[in-house]
Amino acid sequence: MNTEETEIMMTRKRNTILAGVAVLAAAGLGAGVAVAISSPGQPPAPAPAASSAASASPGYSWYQSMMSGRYGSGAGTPMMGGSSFGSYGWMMSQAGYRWMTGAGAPWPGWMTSSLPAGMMGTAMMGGGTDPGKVMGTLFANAPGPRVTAAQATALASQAPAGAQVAVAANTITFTTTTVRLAIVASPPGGHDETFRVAGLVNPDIIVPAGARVTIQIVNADPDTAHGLVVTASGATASWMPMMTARPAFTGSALWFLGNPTAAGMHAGTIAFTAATPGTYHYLCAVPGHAQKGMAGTFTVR
Ligand SMILES: [Cu+2]
Repeated sequence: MNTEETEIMMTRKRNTILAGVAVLAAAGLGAGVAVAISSPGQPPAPAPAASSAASASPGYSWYQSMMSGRYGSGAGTPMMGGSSFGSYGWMMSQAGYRWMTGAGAPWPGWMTSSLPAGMMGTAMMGGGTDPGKVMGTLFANAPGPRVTAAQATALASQAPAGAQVAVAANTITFTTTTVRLAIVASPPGGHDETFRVAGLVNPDIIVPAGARVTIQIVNADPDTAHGLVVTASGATASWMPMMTARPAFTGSALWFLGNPTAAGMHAGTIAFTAATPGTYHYLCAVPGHAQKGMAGTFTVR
């Protein structure tokens, strides 16, 4: 293979990796947008002023510009090596956007069951690329609510209203039927790939059965995407919770948020009813993060 051919091959490989990430990432955007539209409650008090909820339209506009900025106008480029995913041109269409983002569902339908074979395949696994860093960069300018760094710091240390915070036991216990809290991903001054809640690192969170739970999630990591999913036990062992972790309750997933920018830190909100008693986990779904310890226990009793 001559140099030119090698360059072409390397470019193709890189594009394939990025395309795989982008599809996964687009789903995360959809989840965020859907949450913003459907969230019935207010953010946890005292919620910082955030920009208004993104509508589906700005989401699509942003998606289009992000994708064209990344991949140019290469209509017809095979995606993920699988013909079933059609072409780049189709991905850019409203139909492609809706398919990838679940058409406004709380999360993309394909993310809650088995993923189509080859959708991510080796794209996310190989090449030595850190998916969290790639996703964080791609989604840094995504629409949606933001908070300032100072607000994120305050949220990370603030004790939730009505909760009992036990520092030694590393637990936060709610006895109220309305549960509001903020969870900050990888804030400054702590270890990477951890959650901060009421000043605690990855605390056990305990809520009564039937509680209406509203969680504001902030990505305070300067260079890596993070998200939060409340899921059944066991998923923390997975390298790729996006593929293996199902939300335990309707609405209990925000797959990830992009990197902060000068506009602030991304702050998404999820709301769900903790209907069934049991022991669950909250974890970051970005590949590798839950395995590195970005997870905690979520108990409904
Ligand atoms: Cu993470």
